[in-house]
Amino acid sequence: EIKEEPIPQPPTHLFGLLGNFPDMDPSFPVRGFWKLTELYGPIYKLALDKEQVVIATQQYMHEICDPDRFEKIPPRAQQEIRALTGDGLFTAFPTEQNWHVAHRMLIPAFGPLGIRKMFDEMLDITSQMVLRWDRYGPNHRINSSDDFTRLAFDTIGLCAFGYRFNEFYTDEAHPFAKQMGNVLKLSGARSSRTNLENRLHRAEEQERQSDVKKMHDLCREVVQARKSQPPTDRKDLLSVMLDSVDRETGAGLSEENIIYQLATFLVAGHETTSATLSFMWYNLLKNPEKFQKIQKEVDEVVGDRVLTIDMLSKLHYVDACIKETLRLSSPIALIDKTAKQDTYLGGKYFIKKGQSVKADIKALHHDPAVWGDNHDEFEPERMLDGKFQALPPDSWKPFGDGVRACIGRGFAEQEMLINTALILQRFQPELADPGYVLELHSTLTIKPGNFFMKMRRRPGRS
Ligand code: MNH
Repeated sequence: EIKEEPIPQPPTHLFGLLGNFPDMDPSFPVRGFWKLTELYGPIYKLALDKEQVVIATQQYMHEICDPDRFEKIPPRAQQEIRALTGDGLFTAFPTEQNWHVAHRMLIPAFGPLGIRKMFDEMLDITSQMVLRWDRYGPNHRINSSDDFTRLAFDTIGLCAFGYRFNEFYTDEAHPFAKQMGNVLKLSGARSSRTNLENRLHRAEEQERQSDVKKMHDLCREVVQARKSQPPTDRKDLLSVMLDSVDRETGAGLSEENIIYQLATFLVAGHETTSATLSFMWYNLLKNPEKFQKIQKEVDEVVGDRVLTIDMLSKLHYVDACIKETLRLSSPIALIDKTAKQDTYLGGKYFIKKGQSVKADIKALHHDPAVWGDNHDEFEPERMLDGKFQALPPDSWKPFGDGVRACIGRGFAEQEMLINTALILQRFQPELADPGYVLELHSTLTIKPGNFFMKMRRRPGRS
């Protein structure tokens, strides 16, 4: 027997004509959701271009992560990015055949064995970063977001498709990186406007399409260069996509789709990883006792030896710092799910088939029922040992959920472990501005703004 209740809704504006649009902040859309969650959570609905339900606790998250009741359908903001990434993994609709084919093909390549093979190339890029930082000397203000973005970009290019963007050899970012920033920004703007309004922004749209074309051209060059090469035994994500067929359908991936996948890896993988690294250093430098613990672990496991892959699995505290950073400072702010059938949340709130429900990840990651009273604190210890495994289901979701969860998680985790170990091995990092107060910037992800560090070489470390 269900006793239905209405989902709470903040008052709409101008007699309902403007819905809840005035509650949103177009320059930082997530901030609007954060504020409304505080006032109206843990479940509420908004009148935006459609009706939008938002949830904010582990209890509701667990319900919308039930694959029988909900699925991912790319929300508006992701649909706009399809100009660049088409039916690539991240922006594909669940009904698109290429998602299923590419998913089955790429799961092993992104799995533990596939990632292991990328160790040397990940180390190569991180070594370039560390060398550059060393040459800057201890007084140089390092723009963390910029350099971690270079790192993530170069790492994907090299490991996934054997291409060197060489971001650490130039002062200016590679044109591809700039084009991507532009496309993401303009796509975000499009997603917060009506179709009619978008038709009025013609020049902007031409600029976006022209950047997209340049990026596709570069991806096509990479694919064609590989195709025209004599066969080698290099196995990377590109060779998997070019050379294999789907075991279920026998289908291969078209060149068009492979180009979408290359763009997808860069879009989905570079800002997320770089934002996480910046946030982690912010958290560590603001919590000196945690910093001492992570430094001690790297000293014990790695010391002044050359980092090897077998050391990575012993870096438990580094791993916990990454996980806790992803909890406290998740670069992805919202996860979107759509009801596959009429259903109820909490046994009383009616959700119609096709209704989209957004999870406020920040609120989820602060749910006191899961994280306790000190949910605001950076406490890597809660991610150690068996504690992480014992968390309630769907309480920690920085990588999304289910079949549409991040396929690059192992890739990102290995890259971040290597990078953090090498930084700690050589440097004593400091805040460039000791009084720095966290500033947030928002694009596709959330990341620290104007966050500068200084790197002093540790005594005795070469
Ligand atoms: Mn990643 C999907 C977070 C690194 C490639 N990623 C997702 C989603 C989240 C996410 C959240 C689900 C989005 C949604 O539900 O709409 N990703 C991260 C984070 C990091 C990250 C927090 C780093 C930290 N991701 C990476 C890297 C790559 C990558 C690195 C590639 C090399 N991610 C993907 C792809 C998808 C995805 C591809 C889409 C998977 C699918 O839907 O099949």
